[in-house]
Amino acid sequence: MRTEKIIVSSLQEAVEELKRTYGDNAVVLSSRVVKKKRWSFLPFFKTTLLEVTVGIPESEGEFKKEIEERIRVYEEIENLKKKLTQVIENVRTQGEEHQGRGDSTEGLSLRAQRVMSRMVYRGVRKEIARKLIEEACGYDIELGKLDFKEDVYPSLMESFKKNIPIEGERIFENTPQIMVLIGPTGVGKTTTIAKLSYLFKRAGKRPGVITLDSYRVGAVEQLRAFINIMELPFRVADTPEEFLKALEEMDSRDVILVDTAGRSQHDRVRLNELRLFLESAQTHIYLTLSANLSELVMYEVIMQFGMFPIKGLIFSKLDETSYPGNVVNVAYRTKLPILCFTTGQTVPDDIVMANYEYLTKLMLEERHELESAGNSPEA
Ligand SMILES: Nc1nc2c(ncn2[C@@H]2O[C@H](COP(=O)(O)OP(=O)(O)OP(=O)(O)O)[C@@H](O)[C@H]2O)c(=O)[nH]1
Ligand SMILES: [Mg+2]
Repeated sequence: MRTEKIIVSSLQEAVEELKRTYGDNAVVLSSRVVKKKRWSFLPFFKTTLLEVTVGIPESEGEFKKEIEERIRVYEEIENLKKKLTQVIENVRTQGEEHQGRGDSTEGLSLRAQRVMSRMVYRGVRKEIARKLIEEACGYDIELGKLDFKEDVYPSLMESFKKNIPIEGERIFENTPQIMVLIGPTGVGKTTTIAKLSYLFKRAGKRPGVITLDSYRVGAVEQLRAFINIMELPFRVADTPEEFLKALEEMDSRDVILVDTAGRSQHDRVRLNELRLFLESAQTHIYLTLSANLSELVMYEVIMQFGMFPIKGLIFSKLDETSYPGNVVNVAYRTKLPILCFTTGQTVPDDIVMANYEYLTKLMLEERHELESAGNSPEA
């Protein structure tokens, strides 16, 4: 597919122009607002126009192939959405039960009951806490109750291993070539990109960073500063073509981390705009969720960002919540693997690649005891 740029005053005009000039198969790839002088005798009078990038298929066959591939991705996405709608429905109805008085600790040993209360106190839903604990337990004939198979900690960790997928440090071995962080505004994507770049470098990989966020003043400079300190290559891309070019330039890097501008999950226009970038290359997309969001909002975000094939989750700002049980609920229900947690503003220190030890401690221990389970870059 070849691309061309046209300047128009509205998207509607672009679509009409496209049909007229190139026929039915041409598509709008991206658009951006530009300021242009309209009358040369009024040099300071600029008007706002749209620069639209259009894709024109070279041949009928290529167009068909592209459409088929898009349909396949959309079908995959539709399936995830269906699954999530069901999950949201369940959470809503179970939310009411959750407040109810039903004795969900029935048949559990005293210590299992204590652990369950602790998990529920930290925000794990009763029914999920019960399932996780049941899987960590066996029937104790003497007690006549379900009790942990071994000590509490290893038993619970085994249950997490069975029920909550984690990617964590495995990413340093099976490194994807292009890793993109998407998510709502201000959740910590840019900061996390800087932290991850450091960890990739420390693991002996050669990372590079591209940002697609040139909208927000200071966003580029903030990231550039981090990346420069680490002496890593850094590019800014404003259009899908510039993105492809930057990817080509960084072809020799082991991993390319791509930062994107935050988007509200309700802003379909900007989400679609991002899709134009990400559909142009084979990317591994990670959704960043702030751990202090409510569980339902997390599902809503996953659902709306579900227009992208999400590979895994990053939970940021764990330091800002006292109820990390949300993280367990969401990972348990969606089965999307957790890549990492971020635990503060400091780059590169405040990040923990997800691991079962940390997850278990998150449920069982006090906040200050968690440090030992992390993988602080200083460790
Ligand atoms: N407490 C805490 N703050 C964090 C964490 N990660 C990032 N922040 C802060 O959150 C704010 C936003 O971080 P950014 O990395 O700019 O977030 P972003 O998702 O890139 O934001 P946009 O690009 O505007 O969507 C900054 O003040 C960060 O220092 C974290 O793990 N804990
Ligand atoms: Mg950012």
